[in-house]
Amino acid sequence: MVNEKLAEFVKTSKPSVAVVGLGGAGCNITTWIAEKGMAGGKIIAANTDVNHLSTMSKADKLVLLGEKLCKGHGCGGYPEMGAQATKENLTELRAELEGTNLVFLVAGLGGGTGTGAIPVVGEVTKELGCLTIACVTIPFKIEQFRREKAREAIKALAASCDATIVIDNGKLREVAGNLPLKEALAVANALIGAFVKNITETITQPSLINLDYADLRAVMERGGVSAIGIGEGDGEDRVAKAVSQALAVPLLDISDMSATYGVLIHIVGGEDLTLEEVAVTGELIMDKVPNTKRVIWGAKVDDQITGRVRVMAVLTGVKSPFMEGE
Ligand SMILES: Nc1nc2c(ncn2[C@@H]2O[C@H](COP(=O)(O)OP(=O)(O)OP(=O)(O)O)[C@@H](O)[C@H]2O)c(=O)[nH]1
Ligand SMILES: [Mg+2]
Repeated sequence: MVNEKLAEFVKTSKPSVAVVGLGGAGCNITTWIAEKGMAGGKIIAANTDVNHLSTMSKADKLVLLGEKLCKGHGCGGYPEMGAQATKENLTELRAELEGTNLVFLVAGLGGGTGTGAIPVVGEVTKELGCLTIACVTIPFKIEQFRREKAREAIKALAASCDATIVIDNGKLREVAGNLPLKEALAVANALIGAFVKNITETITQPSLINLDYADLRAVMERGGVSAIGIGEGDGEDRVAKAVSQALAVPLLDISDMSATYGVLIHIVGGEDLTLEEVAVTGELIMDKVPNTKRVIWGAKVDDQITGRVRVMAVLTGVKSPFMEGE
């Protein structure tokens, strides 16, 4: 009887997760996630551009934003139009997100739809009490005007989202070996997609080390502007190597690493990944980010990558030259 009650409680207490892709880039990222398959989360793709949206067949729900205002043609780079368009669909979006504990809002900043929509949807998720994590990319340095729009959007997000994970396309391209633009964008999609999928699965599915929703909340709630770093390692000390690499080159420039508020580490390894290996990461992080108030980590086994480990580190509450106007 007690066991039955426990089983029922496990079922009802499982956090519910939604991923909302906004605009062209946001929707492309949700497609990456849907194609890989994500256990434990709902995928919503929303765009003002009906042609692009109609190719998002793998999402659980499609929302055509601002049908009256945009007539299915997109926002042509105007965020005010993106915000206005999204307001047409607030009732529908609220109904989709009601009862959700954790929401990822995903967009490529710099255009009209994603940039305008993301703070508006953030207001809805805030009202609903969801832990809201925005995951956004910012345009290349040569796109100064678009970068300025992105900065304004991130400032607006601070009012509604708990944490905004910012990936600088320029930095990503550097780290990925100066890839051609299209390939660099695909790398960004895979990176954000993998982050969202990994976090969702470690809090909703049994993993080697589970991330608990309350822990995630403790690091991300009012986390502010956050950077992400990635690392890989093999051989002896592979976890240490991967963690060091992830913390060494974040995908958003940070002015002062030691001022970082919280750190979330996620480790993926093959069947040979051991608990002991993962347990050493705590000390390692404290060495690199000494004033951090909170550190949490989760780990999962993926039988596709035997011998190697992959690490993603999220640094919350960072100060970035980008946000200070560069
Ligand atoms: N990561 C990533 N970025 C992209 C992708 N496509 C475009 N971007 C970048 O994201 C920014 C916004 O582009 P879109 O997402 O296409 O714009 P939108 O939100 O649909 O806005 P409008 O088309 O103006 O309505 C641009 O600066 C692009 O360089 C993509 O597939 N992945
Ligand atoms: Mg578009």
